[in-house]
Amino acid sequence: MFAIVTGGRGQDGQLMLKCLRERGYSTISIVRESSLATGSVPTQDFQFDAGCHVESFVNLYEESHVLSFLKSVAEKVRQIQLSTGSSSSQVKIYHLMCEKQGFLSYQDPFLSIESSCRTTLNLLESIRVLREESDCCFSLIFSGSSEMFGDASYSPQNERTEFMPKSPYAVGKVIAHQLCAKYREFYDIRACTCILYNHESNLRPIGFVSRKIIRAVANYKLSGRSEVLSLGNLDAKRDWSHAKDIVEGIYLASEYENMQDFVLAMGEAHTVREFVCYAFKAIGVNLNWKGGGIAEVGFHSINNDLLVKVDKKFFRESAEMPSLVGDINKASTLLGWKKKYNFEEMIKDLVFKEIRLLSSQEAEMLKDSLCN
Ligand code: G4F
Repeated sequence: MFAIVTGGRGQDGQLMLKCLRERGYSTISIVRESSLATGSVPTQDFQFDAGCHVESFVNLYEESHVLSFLKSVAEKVRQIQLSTGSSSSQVKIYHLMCEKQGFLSYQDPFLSIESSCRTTLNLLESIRVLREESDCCFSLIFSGSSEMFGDASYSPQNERTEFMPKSPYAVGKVIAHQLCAKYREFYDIRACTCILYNHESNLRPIGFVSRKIIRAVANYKLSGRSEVLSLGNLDAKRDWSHAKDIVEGIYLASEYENMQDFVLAMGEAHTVREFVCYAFKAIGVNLNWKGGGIAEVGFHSINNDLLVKVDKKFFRESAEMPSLVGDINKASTLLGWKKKYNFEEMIKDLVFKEIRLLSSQEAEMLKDSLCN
């Protein structure tokens, strides 16, 4: 079993690779040239043996590079088939990379759109060309975003809801999604989109509100000192899931015989304020809220430590997305997708993992300072 994961260093890429390796896949992780680890190999030189995991750079923006890369993968799969007598000639491509998400995409709209559209089209075209030339069967699973629904006039959104993207990032996702659907219908290529709502893990960069909150709570637990957590709009609502559950859903979608698009979400929206409350609750702290709007603050209900405040600089004003909720009926029914974490369990898991992460970093730093 063979798989290629683009965006292999991102949250979803790392979790997808883990999920695939646990299932015995040989994987190629495609990363940016700048994030190649020492020991990574040039694309043409990799050994794609059964059970191997390699990291490589492929210029996904260049059609000829993508085609020659997939050609070499098909050839290697053929060699493995010949030498092992294996009948598996399927290669799944999980296209999870993206640049400049959400409202940040206004800073570089070309890059944001190209990173979805051009790369997806290059992959689809290469798959189409190679279908005529080799026995290798490629499938493409593209990661879409709830932001494709943008200004949707009703919730929950499902696979048939009209798209109303609000940013170049979301426009790019819509186009790439439609390309997958068209190639599936017109050429009968195995391609689909998983439309992902917010999904979180300890691999998220600190710029995301989830990681910012859990980092602050873990720091507070470990140090006992209150460093006030400054946030933007506490009333903003998101449909948050655990990223591990979402990756499991993407895997199930890729296994589904008759490829189709799926919405993957928790199916309920919560405010940023609720997220903060559950995160502090995980370490046994209840919050009392005072004031409102920009003056709202959250205190420790027992010792009165000031723990949360609002800062205007974190507001997005007109760039804020409305509250969206995913309808996961199709994924639950057709894929039998079941989530392990509800909202509170997800936050607990993230907080406890963050505490372990920070403790091990502290232990490492202490060890280093004792050695020096
Ligand atoms: O964590 P966020 O920055 O994620 P956002 O913008 O929803 O984007 C993520 O999810 C999308 C899926 O729907 C993806 F398409 C996208 O690629 C990405 O994965 O912000 C979540 C909410 C926002 O409403 C924001 O206004 O939290 C609110 N918020 C409140 N205070 C804050 C803060 N966001 C951040 N980043 N920092 C704050 O201090």
